[in-house]
Amino acid sequence: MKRNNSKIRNIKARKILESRGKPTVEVELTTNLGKFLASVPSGASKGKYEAVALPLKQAINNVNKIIAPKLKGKDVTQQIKIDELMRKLDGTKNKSKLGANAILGVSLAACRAGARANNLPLWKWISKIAGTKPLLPAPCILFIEGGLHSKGDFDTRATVKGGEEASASLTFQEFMAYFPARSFKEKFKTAGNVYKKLGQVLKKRYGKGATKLGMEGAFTPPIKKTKEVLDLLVETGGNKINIIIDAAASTFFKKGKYSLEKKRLSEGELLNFYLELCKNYPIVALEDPFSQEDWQGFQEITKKIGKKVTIIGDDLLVTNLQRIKEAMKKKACNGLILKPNQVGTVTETITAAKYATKKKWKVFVKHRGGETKDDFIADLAIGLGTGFIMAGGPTKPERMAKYNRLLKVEEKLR
Ligand code: 2PG
Ligand code: MG
Repeated sequence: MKRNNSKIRNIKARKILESRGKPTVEVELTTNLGKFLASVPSGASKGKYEAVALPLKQAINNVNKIIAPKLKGKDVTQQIKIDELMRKLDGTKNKSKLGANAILGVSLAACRAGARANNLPLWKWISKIAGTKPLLPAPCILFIEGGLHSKGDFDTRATVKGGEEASASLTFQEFMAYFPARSFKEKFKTAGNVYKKLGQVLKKRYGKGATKLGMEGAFTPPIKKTKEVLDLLVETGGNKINIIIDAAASTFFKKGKYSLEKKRLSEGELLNFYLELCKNYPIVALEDPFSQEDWQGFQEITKKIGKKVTIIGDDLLVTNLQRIKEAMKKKACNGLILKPNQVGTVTETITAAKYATKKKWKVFVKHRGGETKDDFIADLAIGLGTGFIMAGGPTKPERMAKYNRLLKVEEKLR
């Protein structure tokens, strides 16, 4: 490797639009080997403790005026050093000075340039930085969307600051599933067939409008009951289905109670509801079953069914090592959602994943509500060998970009 080829010559940020038509950051990083692009997704049901995404103009300005001059001449193969430098430059705990969206864009682009300088595919480079064993993940495909994700307008009210109520009739945000098979391709194909079948059944039973797609490419039928959705999934998915629910409970926690299917439930009542669901349906994991502040709810459900059902923290953990450690100490969950933009750098994302894996937690790499066609998370899931990826329904270009990347990598590996 020629040293010169790994030097940063230029970094530039610009505005692009994500899948909801909202502005987001794209970073273009230049080395002697070319231009490397990366773009940053954005959340709709954001966790309260996520690293701060600054308004677009400010984030772009911070890349162009503050980060770029400091990083010029630096070596892209030194990912940890680059991320560390940006963290120091920011100096805050939650990246509120430079913006997690500004920092992550540069971090991702640098990682791509680093892979190229080493002449390695991105996933291999990530596994090298992390010291992990690469593995194709199981696709946890999204079939039905409810909660904030099923609202047609996807407006800014969808950002949850803790307590706003979802207007949709179906309370839980996401119904996902994966199917066992030998290869990624076969897992994806099986899920795709079930998705198609589900679409046909929905149309027949609930009318044409029932196959309208939500924010992340899954169906948003006019169903109010969780159990009705689960019955449909079992009916169309067969006995090999493994269901994962993202309740996104912070979105329906209001004034100390959970608003579920027109009822106001206490934490204990919601717990009982989950216990009954898990007893009667092939549910393998529950993401954010309680609100991001409700440590007790998480602790109780983990104690009750954690051995059988993975209890995953998303808003609860926000890919943040301190919160992951706290959750481990409290035995609040045993699964981690891994979203690079919740924390702001590739290095911190890797650290979070490795820590969780070491403690025998399951790790799920996940997209955001507002996505771009950037497929970085596909390589991230392979490189870290997390075993699972959640990238939405098998439709819409910004979701398919991730699945297609996984299909291509697997084909090359064979
Ligand atoms: C979630 C995510 C992604 P958002 O809650 O897991 O589905 O939602 O990106 O909208 O915060
Ligand atoms: Mg979630």
